[in-house]
Amino acid sequence: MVTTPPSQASEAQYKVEQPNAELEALVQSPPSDTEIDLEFLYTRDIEFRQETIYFLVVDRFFDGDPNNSEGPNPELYDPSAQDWGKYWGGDLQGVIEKLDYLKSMGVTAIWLTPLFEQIEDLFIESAAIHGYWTKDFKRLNPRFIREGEEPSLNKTQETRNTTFDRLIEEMHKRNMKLILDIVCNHSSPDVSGSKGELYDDGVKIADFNNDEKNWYHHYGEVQNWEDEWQVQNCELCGLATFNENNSEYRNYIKAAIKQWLDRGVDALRVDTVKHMPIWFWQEFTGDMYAHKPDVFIFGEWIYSHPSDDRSVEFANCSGMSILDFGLCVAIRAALGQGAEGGFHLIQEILDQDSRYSGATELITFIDNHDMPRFQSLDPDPEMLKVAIALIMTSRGIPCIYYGTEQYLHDDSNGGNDPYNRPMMENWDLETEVYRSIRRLSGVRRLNPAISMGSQWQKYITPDVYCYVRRYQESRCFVALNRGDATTIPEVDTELPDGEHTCVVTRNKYEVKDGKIYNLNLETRGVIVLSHVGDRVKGQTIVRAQLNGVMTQPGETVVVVGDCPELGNWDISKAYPLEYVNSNTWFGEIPFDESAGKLITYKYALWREGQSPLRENITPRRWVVANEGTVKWRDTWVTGRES
Ligand SMILES: [Ca+2]
Ligand SMILES: [Ca+2]
Repeated sequence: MVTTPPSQASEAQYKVEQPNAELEALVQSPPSDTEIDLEFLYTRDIEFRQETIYFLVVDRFFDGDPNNSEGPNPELYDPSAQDWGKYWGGDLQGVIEKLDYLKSMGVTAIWLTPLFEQIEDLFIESAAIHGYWTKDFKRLNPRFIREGEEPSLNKTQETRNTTFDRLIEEMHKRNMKLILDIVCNHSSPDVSGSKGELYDDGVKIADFNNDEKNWYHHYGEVQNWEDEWQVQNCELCGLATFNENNSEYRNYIKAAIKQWLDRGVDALRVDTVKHMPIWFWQEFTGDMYAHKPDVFIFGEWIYSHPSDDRSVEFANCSGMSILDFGLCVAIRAALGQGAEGGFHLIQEILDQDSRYSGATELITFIDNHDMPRFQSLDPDPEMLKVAIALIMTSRGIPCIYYGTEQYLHDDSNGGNDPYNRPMMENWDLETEVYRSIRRLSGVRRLNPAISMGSQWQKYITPDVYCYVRRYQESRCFVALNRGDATTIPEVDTELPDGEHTCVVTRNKYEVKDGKIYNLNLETRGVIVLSHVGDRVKGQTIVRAQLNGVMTQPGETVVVVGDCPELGNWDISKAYPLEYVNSNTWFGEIPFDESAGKLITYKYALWREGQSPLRENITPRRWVVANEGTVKWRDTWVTGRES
C-alpha cells in the first residue's frame, strides 16, 4: 500500500481540486516528476485482473515484413524455417497484422518476447531468437522493425514513428495492453571471444572481458543450486551477469526500461528474478511505479511454489506478482499426464493461496517457451479445452501461450525447447479452443467473481472438479471433467434458482435451492455458469485489499473512517469487505461525496455477539481520487480488545 504522508497528501489534495485545464497544463509542463506522478497515482485505473494474456515469441508468430528478415547477419536467418536455432522472420508488423485475430479471440493483453537489440551471433548453435541475450537495452531489435528504420528509442522519442510505436497505437486503439518482457540479471554469453558487450544507445558502456567499472560479477557458473548466494551472484548458462551493487548499472537499466514505459508499454514481465537479490527488485519496482504508477509487473521465479518460502517471499515483498509455476505443474500433472491424484493436485495448490498476499494477481498458465507444450503431454484437444477453462475461470490472470488455440505443437524430443517454439501456421477463427477462449475472456471481464473473487471447491474427485467463484452478489459455477461421461447426484452452485445457460456450450441447467441435481458431465466436459450481480458504482472506486488478518466464522472485516462512505467512525455503518482467503479480504468501495478529498480510515473486525475489534493504530490517511479506480494495499495491525 502507498501511505500518503501528510505533506504530500495535502499537496495532492490541492492538486486534484484544480480545474481540468490547469491540470492538463501541469501534465504538459510538469514542474517536477513528483507532481505529475501524484496526479496519475490518484486517478488512473490500475486493475489488471480482468485481462486475458497471450504470450508470443515474436520471431515465431508472423512474418509481416519479409524485407527485414535477413537482419544485420543474414547467416542467422533460415527462410525455410527448418533450423530451430535460427530466426524464421517473425516481426512487429506481423503482430500488428494479427491484432484483430487476437482481439476476436478475447485477448486483452499481449506479452511479447524481449524487443531489445540482441547479439548477432550463434551460441551453442542458437541465435538470440528468444530475445534474452541483449546487446543494447535502449534499442529495438532491427529484425523486428522495418529495414533501415531507426532502432534508437532516444532518437525517435519525439517522432514516435517506429514500427513499435505503431504497434502500441494499434493495440491501444483496440483497448489491448502491451506487456514488455525485460531482463535485468544478465546481458549476453561468450560468442567469438566477446562476452557481455553492452551498449547505451549505440555507445559501448560495459564489457565482461574488460570490466574496468565492475558492471559484472565474475564468480563463474552456478555450481550448487541450493546455495542462494551462488544463485544470485554466479552465472546462468554462461551469461554475463550484472553486478547490481554498481549504481551506474542500476541507473542504466532503470533509465532504459523507463524509456519503454514512456512509449506506452502497459506492463512488464521480468525474467530470471530469483537470480538477483530482493532489495534490487524492491528498488526497481519502486522506481517503476514512481515513474508510471499504473504499470503492472510480474516476474518469472522459475518453478515458484506456494510451499517454497523464497518464491513466496518474493511474490509478497518484491513489489511484483509472479508466474504461478506451482499451479502450472499441478495442472500439467493432473490433466496432461493423467496423474492419479487428478484434480486433488490442483486443489492442494489452491489450498495454499493464503501464503500469498495477492493470489488473485498470480499469472496462471499451462505451458510456456521453456517447457513442452501441453499437447506434447496429451494431444487430446478436449483435454486442452478443460485445462484452458480451468485457468480462464480460476483465481489469477490467465496467460495463453501462442498457438494453443490452433493446437500448435511439435513433439520432437518430447516437445522440449526448441520444439516448443514452432512457427504459427493456422489462423482459424473457429477452432473449439479459440471460441472457448473468446467466451471465457468475455465472462472474465463481465463477472467480478472471476477476476477478483474467492474460490470454493464444491465437489472433487480425481476426475471431476466443481467450484464456485464468489464476489458480493456475483457468482460463477464451474464443472470440469477429465474422465468419461458421468453424473453427479447433486452439487451446490450458489447461483440464484432458475435456468442458467453455459457460457461455453450454451446448454441449459436448472438450479433449485442453489443446487443442480443429477448434473450430467460429458467426457472431458466443461460447464461454466455465470451470474453477475449489481456492480459497485461510484465517482471513484477504491479497491481495498487487507492482508494478514485472521478471522473466525461470524467475523467480518470492515473499513471505518471519517467520511460518510466509511460510516463517519460509526462502526455499524462501516463498509464491509469480502473474504478471499484466510490471508486476504477485499472490496470495492465507492466514493462520491468524498471523491477528491483527504480521508482517514482504519480496519476493524465486526463480530457477532462481541464488541468490534479495531486496529491499534492512528488512522491511515489517503487522498481519494477525483474519479477512476485506485488500489489500497494494507496489512492488518493487530487490534487491542479494549
Ligand atoms: Ca520479417
Ligand atoms: Ca544475478
